[in-house]
Amino acid sequence: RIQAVIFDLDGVLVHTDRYHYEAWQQLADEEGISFDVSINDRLRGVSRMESLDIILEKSLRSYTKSEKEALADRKNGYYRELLHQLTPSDAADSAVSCIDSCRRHGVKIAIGSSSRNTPIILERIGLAHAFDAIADGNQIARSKPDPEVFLLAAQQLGVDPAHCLVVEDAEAGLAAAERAGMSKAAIGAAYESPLADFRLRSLAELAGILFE
Ligand code: B16
Ligand code: MG
Repeated sequence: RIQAVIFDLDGVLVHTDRYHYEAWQQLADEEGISFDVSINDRLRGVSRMESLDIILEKSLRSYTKSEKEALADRKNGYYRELLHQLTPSDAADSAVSCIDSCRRHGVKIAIGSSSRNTPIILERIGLAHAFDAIADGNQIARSKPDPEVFLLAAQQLGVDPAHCLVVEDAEAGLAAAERAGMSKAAIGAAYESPLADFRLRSLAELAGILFE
């Protein structure tokens, strides 16, 4: 039986994935590097520096470590600027009702995100105090597809990984959940993934998996 749900953040509870895309696009344009939606999909769930390495695969020149750090900081600056627009109405459709129904049924809830911006995003969408545990990019050494962030969330919750369900929009995130030994629900960009145990068109469909 599922005792806890671990939600990915970007692309699941809030559509900051659009802002990541916009910020990387701006950086790529400034650097004259080609970038598109299919490259962007490979960045889902992947850390900031690893995302930059994927983008730089298309670069005609090479960058030193300190140049790369400057590029990553620049992108994060553009991204943080976009985050200012976020308000509680930007939480994904059904996110709040889905969280409430987990609570009512005694199912624990956590965040498992690669993002170092998790605290500010949760604050802006009004969900900073909604979760029993928050595991994010500030607390881990290896990002998805490594299982570290999800195992940390389960540990904080005190729930066996086998009783956790992860909700993800990223292939890398589903792979991480698989390696953590957790059940996997795919939504959004990961909807068609072969790694999914369940497919959700919206968070509203989660209740059907958990409480029936
Ligand atoms: P930051 P998630 C991930 O969040 C994003 O999907 C990924 O695109 C981003 O590069 C990563 O966070 C790091 O984010 O630059 O804010 O630290 O989907 O795991 O919630
Ligand atoms: Mg995501």
